[in-house]
Amino acid sequence: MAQPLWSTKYLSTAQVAQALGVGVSTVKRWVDEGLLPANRTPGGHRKLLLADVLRLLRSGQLPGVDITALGAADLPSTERLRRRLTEALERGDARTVQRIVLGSYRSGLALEVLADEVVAPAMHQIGHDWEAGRLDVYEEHRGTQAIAAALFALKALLEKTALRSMPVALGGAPEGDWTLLPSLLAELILMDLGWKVVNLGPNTPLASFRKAITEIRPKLVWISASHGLESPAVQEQLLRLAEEVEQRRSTVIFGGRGFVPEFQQRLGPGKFGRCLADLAHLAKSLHPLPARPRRGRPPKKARRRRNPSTS
Ligand code: B12
Repeated sequence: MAQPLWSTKYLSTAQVAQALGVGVSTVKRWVDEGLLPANRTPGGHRKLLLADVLRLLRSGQLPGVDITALGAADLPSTERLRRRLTEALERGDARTVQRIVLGSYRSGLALEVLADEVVAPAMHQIGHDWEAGRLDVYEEHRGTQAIAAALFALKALLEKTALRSMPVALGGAPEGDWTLLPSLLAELILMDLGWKVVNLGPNTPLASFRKAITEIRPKLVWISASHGLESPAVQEQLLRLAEEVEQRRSTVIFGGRGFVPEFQQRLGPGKFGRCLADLAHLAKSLHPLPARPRRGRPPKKARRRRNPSTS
């Protein structure tokens, strides 16, 4: 069987042209104009990183694209991915966990779908199995380490293809909440959508959130809580923080099962997300990805927006 193209990481302009349904000269021009970053081989040929092409595809700006030519045809359903991931997490099979995460991304699965429909339900299942006594706590911890390692590997991949001149997003979990995954997933989703991300991670005191927001001045702030935030005093402080963020003309979004329904109501509409797709939706509305390339010359704006990494 032919190897999927994504396993090679780099694509030729001819492969990209075939997959996108455009001429080779158009792809070359997009590269030369900086719309699609590329490297050059010693022989002067342009080589494109699959992740960059997939970013354009995931943005939904390229109708009629033959994604199968990029080797993504064999992407299993999220249901099957979830089952495979759960089994690998429960066995502590970190290599398979990494293969599932990186393979899903390279196959074009949107990261918010990976988060909401694959990773979160797999972790929920692990939580249930632990509660039911089917798993020991060490198995839950080992699974958390395995998925965190895979997500950090994905982060390293995303860093290589980060866009330039990005708006800043900042977030994390409040003090007393040690959960790592929701904010790590939020970070990856935002990076993939072209944001520069400052993830403060778990257990961040609200005073430090406030200081970071003042100093870094992000355009978007997310706060994730996984463990019940029932304390009225903490809720008050969070509401005040939300007000302060808005006074700075930034946008704030809360999410996670730790935010009790009364708090969600007090937040008001649009400030609570049930899933990370809500965060992605908000991020896209605040900072749309570069416009869909036209056939022929890309708009001047796009040329200024990205610097080609061509040598
Ligand atoms: C792994 C885990 C831990 C690990 C975390 C390790 C780590 N460093 O990350 C450890 C061992 C630390 C842990 C400890 C505890 N845990 Co725990 N844990 C879990 C478990 C199994 C998975 C959590 C996870 O990572 N999920 C994956 C994420 C991606 O999914 P998610 O949290 O559901 O997030 C989704 C949405 O909520 C939303 N979302 C989340 N954040 C955000 C943010 C924004 C902006 C938006 C828009 C959306 C959004 O989108 C996400 C993706 O769909 C859950 C089980 C479960 N059902 O979730 C229990 C769970 C969260 N833990 C629970 C409990 C009770 C505890 C402990 C109190 C246990 C104890 N007695 O000590 C402690 C508390 C520790 C603390 N204060 O932090 C309960 C929480 C109940 C509650 N609502 O309060 C759960 C639900 C298990 C259960 N069924 O009882 N836990």
